[in-house]
Amino acid sequence: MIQTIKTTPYTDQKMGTAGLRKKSKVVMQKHYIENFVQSIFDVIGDLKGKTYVLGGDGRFYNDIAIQKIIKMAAANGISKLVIGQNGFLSTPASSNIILKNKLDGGFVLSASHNPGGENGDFGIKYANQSGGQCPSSTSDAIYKRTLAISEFKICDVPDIDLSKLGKQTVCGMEIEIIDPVEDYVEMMERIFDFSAIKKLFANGFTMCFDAMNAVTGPYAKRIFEEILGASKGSVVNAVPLPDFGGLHPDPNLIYAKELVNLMYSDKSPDFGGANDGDGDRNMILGHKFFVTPSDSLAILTDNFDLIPAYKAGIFGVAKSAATSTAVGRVAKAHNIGYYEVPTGWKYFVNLMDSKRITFCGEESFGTGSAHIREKDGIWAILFWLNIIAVTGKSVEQITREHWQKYGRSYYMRFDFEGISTDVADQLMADLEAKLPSLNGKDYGIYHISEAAPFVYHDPVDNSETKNGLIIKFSDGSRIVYRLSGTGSSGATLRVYLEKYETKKLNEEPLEMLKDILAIAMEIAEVPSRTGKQKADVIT
Ligand code: VG1
Ligand code: CO
Repeated sequence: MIQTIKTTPYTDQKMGTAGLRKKSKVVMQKHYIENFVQSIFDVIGDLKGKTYVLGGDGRFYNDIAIQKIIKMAAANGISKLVIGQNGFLSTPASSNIILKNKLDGGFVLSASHNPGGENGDFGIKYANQSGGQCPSSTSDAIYKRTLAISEFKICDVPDIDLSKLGKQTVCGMEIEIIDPVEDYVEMMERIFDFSAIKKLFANGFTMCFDAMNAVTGPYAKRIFEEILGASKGSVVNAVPLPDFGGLHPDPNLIYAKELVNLMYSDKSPDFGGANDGDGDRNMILGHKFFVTPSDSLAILTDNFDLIPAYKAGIFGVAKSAATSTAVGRVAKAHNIGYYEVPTGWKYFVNLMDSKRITFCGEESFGTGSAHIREKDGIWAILFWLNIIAVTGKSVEQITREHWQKYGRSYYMRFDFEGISTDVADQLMADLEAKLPSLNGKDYGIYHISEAAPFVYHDPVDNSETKNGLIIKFSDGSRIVYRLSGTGSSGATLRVYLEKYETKKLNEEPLEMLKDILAIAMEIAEVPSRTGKQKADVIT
């Protein structure tokens, strides 16, 4: 039954910020998935006795890829696969399953917040026994293997029925189909004060959660409506669809338009939240109010003692370098550890494993804690609901009081998409070369105090990672430049801007940042090099 099939390598299977991410049409090429998955198996080596979790966000090709992986896992001698019913598992839920059951790792089939469908994107994230995505040393070894692969193993059996819960055997390998929601709900019940949140809803609090037709619909329905008692219909776009119903499941002010319009209307619910395709990102909204992810991380950290699971104390907090420095001020006030890492959740894993941090977050709508090793969209929303339930304050009030206490980091991200890779690489290389000459320079009222590449030394494995270029000003303002590592075509330049204020707390972010934006555009010569006067996406 086991077949060994000859294949030829693809040269584009290098993992980016979060796994392999490609156009669906690319992934649909002959043996594309097979080559990549076999390369992972080859790098792992001895697969006897190993168990992995498998599932995805239900996007186009999820069903086909999952069958291939099951049959290949069996042929390669893996002992067992734990699979979400109908092939569904959110990224945070699968991390939980790895940790809870001490599995050897897992595969999440998702391109996360990228659009889905036949003309959209597909992806695979590979996690190891840490419950988080494998470190760069492993992904580098896997990439090397993809370039040399000449055959893969697969079992020649009919497709497996993934709808029936329970155990079955495929080609000598055990598979267990599980309810994708159950373990996750249990974990959330252990972390948060569900009875306080239940009371909040019982007293008439209203919310809207937009699952964006992606994987979190069933999780959100169960938790917010069925268990916590939010009124029926509080969860919208709740059925995962292969093309996300045409939505781009990226929970931000641009792509989660339906929710944003609702929250900015006079009759909005009290709370609005959204998640991305695979359920690891979150957006938080109040009535006519948006909380930036950087502020959200700072606010959650400041309120750790309101949450049952964190009451006893937290180790520390980390953020990606591109994220605003708001959480740094909170860490200082609470006298806890504070770390700045490169973009990508895998850089938080060692810090969590070594108990250096409890919370972490990224400006890209990612927040999480050491309960798992991925960011967690529903966790962030429950955290906010828990704070609201205990304090009785609104999203806006909580945020404004935070600014009063700590000052406000005005923050925005500008994405220049669809640039040719050569132009983008040259722009970054030239900018990096120019950085030393920028030190000490003045741009109007802004004085550059430091201009350097961001280099991270991992305190646990001593690895060194370079990611992005940072310009710091003497008033605490910052510009961060980096190229995206999750796109499926061309290059995206991300420019992150921040300005710290202690007095002017109620201004328009764009107004506050417009001078720094002009400086950022000028220094990197963005218009002349990319032909773009304006960013394509602003968040
Ligand atoms: C983006 C975000 C980064 C995030 C990554 C994966 O990466 O900026 O913060 O960790 O997506 O998120 P990049 O390299 O395109 O900037 V997900 O929800 O797509 O797994
Ligand atoms: Co995601």
